[in-house]
Amino acid sequence: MKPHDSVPYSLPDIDDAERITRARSFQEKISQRRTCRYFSDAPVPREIIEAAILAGGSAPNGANHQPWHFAVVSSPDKKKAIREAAEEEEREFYGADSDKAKASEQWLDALAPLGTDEDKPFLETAPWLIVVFAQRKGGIEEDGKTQNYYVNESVGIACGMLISTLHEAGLATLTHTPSPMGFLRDLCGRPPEEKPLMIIVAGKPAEDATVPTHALKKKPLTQIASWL
Ligand code: IYR
Repeated sequence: MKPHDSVPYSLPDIDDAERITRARSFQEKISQRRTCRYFSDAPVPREIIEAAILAGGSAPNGANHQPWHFAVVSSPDKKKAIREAAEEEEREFYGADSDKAKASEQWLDALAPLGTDEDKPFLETAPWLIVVFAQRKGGIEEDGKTQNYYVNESVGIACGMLISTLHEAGLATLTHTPSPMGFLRDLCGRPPEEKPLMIIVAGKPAEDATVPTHALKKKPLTQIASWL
């Protein structure tokens, strides 16, 4: 390896039995996460959102450029504006106002077991919307020019860690991806080199919240892994 500045790195010295216990315990917890579409309007402390964003911001990423920005929306007016713009796109996607949906029949068929449609009340009900932006350029200094690398991969991992933290904190989440979502850049006042990637909706689940049974079907290990 070429010479570079470095500091020591170590992890707690536990035995393998303890490692297995911890891995299984975390797996059990994180496997309880569900995508929730019914939120309570009960307030949620900002500290939880801050901790989750800091967890996401520690994700592995290309050249440590940390190519992400999280625009956190809680103002009722801003949430309303996001809902209205998102629903306008979704009406076209689902073909709500015409007989020609933008989405293919195949895509709509795939979504049928989830019961999604153009109504997105959760964008106003939930206390927090975290609008995630991917920075195509900027580097660690965010100069708007330096090339970033593996941007989608990096921001995707960050979102996973952020969502895991919110789940650990006992909050429900929903990754919402209105399509197209360029309007989020304007609504959040972000620069042109940033691409909106998703909205992470966070809050307490509504008392009568449900999840589609389809979402409970998880592929077994034998299907999702091969050992070479
Ligand atoms: N953006 C739409 C459609 C949608 C697409 C996929 I793939 C999903 O897993 C869920 C929804 C919507 O939010 O309704």
